[in-house]
Order: sequence, then structure tokens, then C-alpha cells
Amino acid sequence: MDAHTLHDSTARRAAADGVRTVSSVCCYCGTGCGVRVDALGDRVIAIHGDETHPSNRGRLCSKGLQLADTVRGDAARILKAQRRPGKNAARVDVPLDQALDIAAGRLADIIRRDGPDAIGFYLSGQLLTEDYSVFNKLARALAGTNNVDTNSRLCMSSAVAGYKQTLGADAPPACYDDLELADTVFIAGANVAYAHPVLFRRLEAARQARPHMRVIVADPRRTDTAAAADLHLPILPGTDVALFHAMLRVMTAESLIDRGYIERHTEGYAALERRIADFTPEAAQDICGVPAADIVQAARWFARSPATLSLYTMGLNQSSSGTAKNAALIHLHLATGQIGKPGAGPFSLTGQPNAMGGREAGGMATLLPGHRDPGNAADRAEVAALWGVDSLPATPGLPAVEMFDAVLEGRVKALWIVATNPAQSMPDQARVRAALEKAEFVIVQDAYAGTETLAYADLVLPAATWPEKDGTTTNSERRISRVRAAIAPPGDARPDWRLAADVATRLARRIAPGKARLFSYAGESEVFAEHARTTAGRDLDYSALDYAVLERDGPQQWPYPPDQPDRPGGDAAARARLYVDGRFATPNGRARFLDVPHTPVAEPVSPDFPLRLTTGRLRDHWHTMARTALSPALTRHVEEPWLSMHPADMAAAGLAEGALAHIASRRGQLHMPVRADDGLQPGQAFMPMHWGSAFIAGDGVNALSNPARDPVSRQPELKHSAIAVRPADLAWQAAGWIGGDAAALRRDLAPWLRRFPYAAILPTALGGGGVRIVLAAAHAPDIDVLDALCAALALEQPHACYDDPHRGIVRRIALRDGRPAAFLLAGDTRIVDTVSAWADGGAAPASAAQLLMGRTAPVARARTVCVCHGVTDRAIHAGIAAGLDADGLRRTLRCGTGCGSCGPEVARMVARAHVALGA
Ligand SMILES: Nc1nc2c(c(=O)[nH]1)N[C@H]1C(S)=C(S)[C@@H](COP(=O)(O)OP(=O)(O)OC[C@H]3O[C@@H](n4cnc5c(=O)[nH]c(N)nc54)[C@H](O)[C@@H]3O)O[C@H]1N2
Ligand SMILES: Nc1nc2c(c(=O)[nH]1)N[C@H]1C(S)=C(S)[C@@H](COP(=O)(O)OP(=O)(O)OC[C@H]3O[C@@H](n4cnc5c(=O)[nH]c(N)nc54)[C@H](O)[C@@H]3O)O[C@H]1N2
Ligand code: SF4
Ligand SMILES: [Mo]
Repeated sequence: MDAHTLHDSTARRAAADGVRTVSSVCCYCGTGCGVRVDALGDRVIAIHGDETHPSNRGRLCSKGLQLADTVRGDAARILKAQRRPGKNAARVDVPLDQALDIAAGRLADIIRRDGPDAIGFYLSGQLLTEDYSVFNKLARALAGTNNVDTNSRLCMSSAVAGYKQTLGADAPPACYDDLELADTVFIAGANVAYAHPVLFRRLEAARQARPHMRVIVADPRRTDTAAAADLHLPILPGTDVALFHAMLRVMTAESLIDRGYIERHTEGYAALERRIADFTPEAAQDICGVPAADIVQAARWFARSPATLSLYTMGLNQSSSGTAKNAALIHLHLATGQIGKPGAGPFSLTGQPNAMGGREAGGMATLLPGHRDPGNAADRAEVAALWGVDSLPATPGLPAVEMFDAVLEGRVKALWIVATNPAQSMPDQARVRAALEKAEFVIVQDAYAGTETLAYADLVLPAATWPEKDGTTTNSERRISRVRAAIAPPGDARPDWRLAADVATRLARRIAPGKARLFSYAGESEVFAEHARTTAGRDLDYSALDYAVLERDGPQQWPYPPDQPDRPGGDAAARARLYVDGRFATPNGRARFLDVPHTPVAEPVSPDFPLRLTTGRLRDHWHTMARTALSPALTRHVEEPWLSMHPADMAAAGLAEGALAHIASRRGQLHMPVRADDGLQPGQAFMPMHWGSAFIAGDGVNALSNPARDPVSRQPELKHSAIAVRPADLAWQAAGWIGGDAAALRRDLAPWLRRFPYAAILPTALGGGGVRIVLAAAHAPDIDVLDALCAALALEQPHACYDDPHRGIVRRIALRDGRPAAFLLAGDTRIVDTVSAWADGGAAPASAAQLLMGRTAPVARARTVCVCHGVTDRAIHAGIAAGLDADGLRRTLRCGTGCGSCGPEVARMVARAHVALGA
């Protein structure tokens, strides 16, 4: 235990009891909140926000606060390397050394036989900078291929392209302090309340302190973020370029642009001005579905405000015109001079914790370390020299979707997948899964058991994960923080960079013995030092940064060059914002306006597929849920997947609230319950991205989605596809629950997902933790299937039962200490909430048998809105009915007084109730 990780007297006292406190960074979103991890032995016992971290100043959201729940070494983790002896054989455990040899041997064989471009690396924005650096060097300097891409292709690549094309470098120019200094905040295609909650807390606090501040939100849905805005622009998916062009036209027509700034610091405005002439507010209203007057209002607020900050994420990036959307928004800042000054700038929020580090380390097919370009011979030569090799490959690497296409076409034979779950998160799953099936050799390097992609692995490498890893991450505001290990990895798990280096050394011995030395790092700090050198003299230069500086001075923003004024530590204020002097990172120092057209979404709706499906995130789940599914508390907010639709569309389709629907796109189909949401426009639907085939029957949300890509960034249009929805023809339904360890139960019950047209196995906090199982079929299953189901839920000898198996009816409850330990309601699920309420601590019914016969008055189960204080929607509705406003609810129920993640939802519930009363 190093002294630097002990911060205050509490920590020192705790240390006496054997509790260690380690400063690190939350492993979820790109906000990059500092955390303090309390560990005892091999367990994490508590997580606190780090008051000293400048990005969050002690705040954490619901996900960060529940991190301790997710740190476990049992059924949830991959503890051993595994290999598959034959294509359809079951995998067997192998010693790690043997697995590393197998990896190197198979890759060497394929490289010798088919050339280096027959292998591909598919990495993740959740890796640490050190991990990327080693993988990148392995791929390009040793294996000899540029086929090294990441899931950031699905996430940030349009932002990268947008920044580079306009400002000259991939660098967000603003910082989080600008949230407190902005007068107008323009949020486009971002649900900050859910996806970057701590930034939303900072924004809420800023609005309290500065009531004149205005917030505009452009989002097709009335999200919690949009509901909190002064102006919501409910834009039709994919039409942002038209909106931004129209706003620029208003600014130009009303002389709200800064001609002097345009003259001095930019080029290309004249062509763009001709382009936007057609985008009158009325024309944009027709394209975007946003009232012309609101477009005018947004333009005036944006341009007249002393400081305007834009925040944007996937609503812009995940689009077939993602680069143009980014550029068109950046134009508004350039035209008004709203950049390079406090409170202003186009601020792309990063999704994953270290997507930024990946961009810096060249962890994408189209990037090289230090913001270099693999298509540029001089850049390649520089990196080759820094890495100590003669040359780097010139053949362009394959971006994510193209890489999987190449596998399907047989051009790429081996895939090494690290810290990402493409069998759930990539668009057009039918193609992705066919590719994974076809690949000759698939390595999956992951930390958690049971992910969708593991099913396709020929070799599994066990990765250490947060909080077992050491290294660095860069957050959205260009701030580099140390991630520190608090406990040792379980089993044979090793840090990702270490697994990469160990395979690299073995691979070098087989194909290029002289290069084995390239991977003999003593530890993370050496990897970082090598990486930091690649940034010297570049726009992001942090060549003066090393682990010692980060220990001494804490997290630092880049650039951090050697010639900083006032060294050591440098002039932090001067590094907070970029382009303060109006000099951009282009060769001539001028930012560029791009003459970008508005292009409609790639897949129009049609009579056969009349609804526009968008997808995105929920507050308390993270992506494919490998980690968040381990926290019962996080399942309380939303436990099961759904498709939300406008109530009128539901009625027209003959769908009642909660009914099972059949949902189809041109590429795939699945079943899911539907929910009404009047925050959607008619004709739109929304599905959360989180539930894949590890949790529900079918191939998950991306069975439906579209792989159409942006021509520049190659980012797929995950935010829009055309679908058709009709009632599912699944009359027989069953709902059950069993308490216990959700990860072990999911593993044991997984085969049930493949036996029914609709099935879901859902981790739940019910009864202290366990899983729910939901099944549906056209007809009642055979008696032996029902028997097997009872056996799977340990309901062979129930406390109470009401069975009529010939009609498909089986209702059973098993008890432990007077409380349900498991139940099954097959054939009639109407009393599921009543039984659940009992399992969840509610009063026991007078007679369990009467309950199963449906003779007990039904009880509705409440949903938890505030995770910190366990406040339910029912309690909040009761409070509102009793006349409480949001402040009153906070005082009496305490909802929103913990991490604050539920604040926007509570505010929205209050606002809705007022609308309902007024109507
Ligand atoms: N809770 C939680 N937080 C997360 C994550 C998570 O999984 N869970 N993931 C992290 C990651 S990797 C990312 S990338 C970020 C994503 O963060 P966000 O981008 O904020 O989240 P999303 O829900 O994907 O999409 C944002 C919004 O885009 C809107 N949208 C859809 N189409 C359009 C359009 O054409 N135009 C506009 N203007 N808006 C549109 C959607 O309605 C949605 O509300 O979140 C990060 N934070
Ligand atoms: N329909 C739809 N699809 C989407 C999106 C959307 O909005 N809509 N968003 C896209 C975006 S923006 C993103 S970022 C992607 C995210 O998609 P993924 O990257 O597939 O999502 P995760 O669930 O975060 O996957 C991370 C994996 O890494 C593993 N893991 C965790 N920690 C470690 C570690 O330290 N080392 C290793 N080796 N493994 C680890 C986890 O177990 C998990 O399997 O999804 C994309 N897909
Ligand atoms: S906002 Fe929440 S999820 Fe994101 S880094 Fe902070 S605590 Fe973690
Ligand atoms: Mo992302």
C-alpha cells in the first residue's frame, strides 16, 4: 500500500483495521468521476466520490455508487483461460500459459498462410490507455496489420471526424467548468440526465446559482433531459443538419454572427452561406418537425448569449450523416465566436470511460498514436521510429462493421475481441453472428462470464477488470487520471495489456524473433511513458506527463507539454480550454466551415415498416449489462426490457400497456412487451439497447438495427431503423422468480431462453436478489416441459400449488422462513405483482393457496425511482397527490437527496401531474 493512496485521517484509521483506501476513477461513463475505493482483503467494501477530483468533486451517480456490488470473483467472472477443442465442442479450462501459446501459435499460422491482414483486433473504449498502446503496437508493429478497431467506431468516430474536419484536431475544446460559466447550454442528441448524470448534477446546480441560464434540448423524445429544458426541439431522427443549418441561417439573417471572427479565424463560410440559404425556418420545420418559431428562438438564444456551450453525443454521432451533424453544430460556434472562451464551445461528451485515451493512443483503424494518420507515410515513419521498428503497414485497416463483413467474406480469418460484446452491441446481428460463426479462430478476452460473444469464442483469455487494474484514462474534458488497483485479480485473470504483451512475445518468437524485446515492459508506467512520447510536438502533447506527475499533482488536462509556463504542474488554467487565441489545429491555423448537405436517414419508413425506431440508454444500466446486472439495486429502476411507443400508435396496433408485441425490421425480429410513452411523437418507437440474447429470446435490440454507415466516420446509424409492430400471437404466458445469486441462476437457466418464442431471464432485487423468468408461447407447453420448469426453479415440492397442467396452468410457491423462495405462475400471470409484493417484504396473505387461486385482492408492485433511499413511484405519486412539489418530496421522502440521479425523473413526475391536473 503506497502512502499516496491514503488521503485523510479516516482512511488512516481504517488502514489500522486492514481497510485500504485507493483513489481511482469510476469505470463507467466518460464523465470520469474520481472515486475512493475501500477494500478489505479481496473485497471492495465501499465506494465514495473523490472530493479532490476536479471532474466530479465528490459526486457520483447511481451506477458509480453501486460499484462495490459488481466486484465479485464468483460465478460472475471468467477465472480461467478456456479453449474449444473442436468447432462444436464444449470449451474446457486450460492453464493460462498454454492459452497464451495457443493464441500465438494460431495467429502465427494464419499470418504465415494468409498474410497479416487475415487477422483483426476488435477492442474497446473501456480499455485503459496502456492496454490500447500494447495492442496497437502488437497489431501494427508486430503482426503487421492496421486491422485494429474498437467499439468507439459505434460511439465516437463521427465526433473524431467532425472535430478533425472543422477544427483540425480531435480535441474537445471545452471543459466541465464551462457548465458553470455558460449562459446558454445547447444539448443535441444527448440524454445527459441518464448518460452523464454527474455532469447533469453540475448543470442543475449551475442553473440554481444562475437563474438566467437557458437550456435547449434537441431530441426526438421528451427525455428527462428534455423535460428539464427551457426549450425542447422534438426533432425527427436524422434531421439535425437541417436544424443547425436553419439556425445558422437565422443567425446570419439577423446579423447575429460574428463576421470579424469568421474573417480572422476561419475559412469556407461563403460556400456554406450559399448552402444554408434554402434552410428557412419554415423549410426546416417541414424536414425536422420542429416549429419554425422554436428554431428561431433557439438560434437567438444561442447567438445572443454571452457564452454558449453545446453538449452532444449519440443522437448526432450514431447516424449515416454523423460527421455532417457534428460539423453543422460546430459551425454555429465558429460563426458566433462561441469557442475558446469561458462557458463556450462545442463539447462532444465521450461515452465510454476511456474512449478519449483510445483516440490518443491510435486505438482505431483510422488513427495512429498521437493523433496521427495511418494513411500518411510521414506519420507512419514517425511512429515506426518511436516504436523501434523499420516500418508500419500501409494497407488501410478495417473499421468495425467492415471488419465483421470481411470475416463473413472469408478475408479475415481470426478475430481477437477485447472488452466489448459485439454479439449484442453491433448493428445487424444476423450478419455479425454469421461472421463470428464463420471465423476460423476467435479469441474473446473478457472479464465477465455469460456475455453473448463468449458463445463464439474458440479461446477465452481471462481479463482482470476494474478495480484490479492499474493505468490511466482520459475523460471528456481531456483530463488524464490514474486508475489504481484496489484488489488482486481473481483466478488466472490478468490485466489486458499484460495478456497482449505475453501473447506478443510468443508471437514474435514465431514470426519475428527480433521484435520480442518490444514487449518486455516492466509495468504500466513504462507503457505509459512510451505512449506519452508519441504525443510530443503534437496538438495533444503530454510528453511531460508521467506517473510521478500524476501522483504528485493529481489528474491533469492535456496538452501538457514540456515547455509549460510555471512548471511543475504547468499553468492549468491555460490548458482548460483550447483555441483561446483563435488559432486552430489546421495547417493554416484557420478553422473550416464545411459545405455539408442534409441527407435523410438511410432507411426510410415504408408501409411495411412504418415506425421509426431509435435506441439508447437507461439511467441505471450499462450497455450489455455484464457489470450492472450484478447489482440488485441497479435493477430496481427498470427490471425488464420494453419497446415504448406513442399511445395512439399502440391503440392503432391493438396493443395494450404491457402486452407482448412482435417487432420486425428488414433484418430481424424479436418479441418484447410494449409501453406507452407520450414523450414520443406518433410514428416513433424507442427500445433500450441493454438486453441481448444473454437475457431475452432472440438476438436482442440489434437484430433490428441498421448497419448503414456515415461515409467519413464509418459509424453505423444505430439511432434509426424502420420497424413494424403487431401484437404477438403468444397466448400462453408464465412468470416466475427464484431467489439467490443472479449470475449463477442466469447461467443455469440460460437454456430456457432458447425454448420459447419470448423468454426473459432478468436479474432482480426482488426478495433480496435473484432472477425473474418470463416465458410466452402460442400454446401451452407439454407437461414434461412444465415439470422441467418447476425443477429448474426448485418448485418440485412447493409450499402451495394450484396445477392444471393439461391446460398449461401451474401455479406454485416455495417458502423459506415464511417468505417466498421461488414461485411460478404459468398459464395465468395476473397475480404476479401480488406474489412479488409478498416476496419483496410485503404482508403475507392469509392463505397461499387462496392467493394462487386468485382469490386475494391484487396488490400492485411499485417501481423504485430513488435507489439511494428506496423511494418508489407509488410513494412519489402519493406525495404529489398530497400536494407536495419536488422540494417537498425531497424533504419528506428524501428522494433525490442522495446521488441525485432520480432528481430529473421526480421533477418530470411532478410536472406531468400538474399538466394532468390543468387539463
Ligand atoms: N446509464 C448509462 N450511461 C451511459 C452509458 C450506458 O450504457 N448507461 N453508456 C455510455 C456511452 S458508451 C455512451 S456513447 C453515452 C451515450 O449517451 P447519449 O448519447 O446521451 O445516450 P443515448 O440514449 O444513446 O442517446 C441520446 C439521445 O439521442 C436521441 N436521438 C436519437 N436520434 C436522434 C437524432 O437523430 N437527433 C437527435 N438530436 N437526437 C437523437 C435519443 O432519443 C436519445 O435520447 O452514454 C454513456 N453513459
Ligand atoms: N442499438 C444500439 N446499439 C448500440 C448503441 C446504441 O445506442 N444502440 N450504442 C453503441 C455504443 S455508443 C457503444 S459504446 C457500444 C457498447 O457496446 P459493448 O462494448 O459491447 O458493451 P459493454 O457491455 O460495455 O461490453 C464491455 C465488455 O467488456 C467486458 N469487460 C469489462 N471490463 C473489462 C476489462 O477490464 N477487460 C476486458 N477484457 N473485458 C472487460 C464486459 O464483460 C463486456 O463483455 O454499444 C453500441 N451499440
Ligand atoms: S457520472 Fe456516474 S457512471 Fe459516469 S463516471 Fe460519474 S459516477 Fe461513473
Ligand atoms: Mo458509446
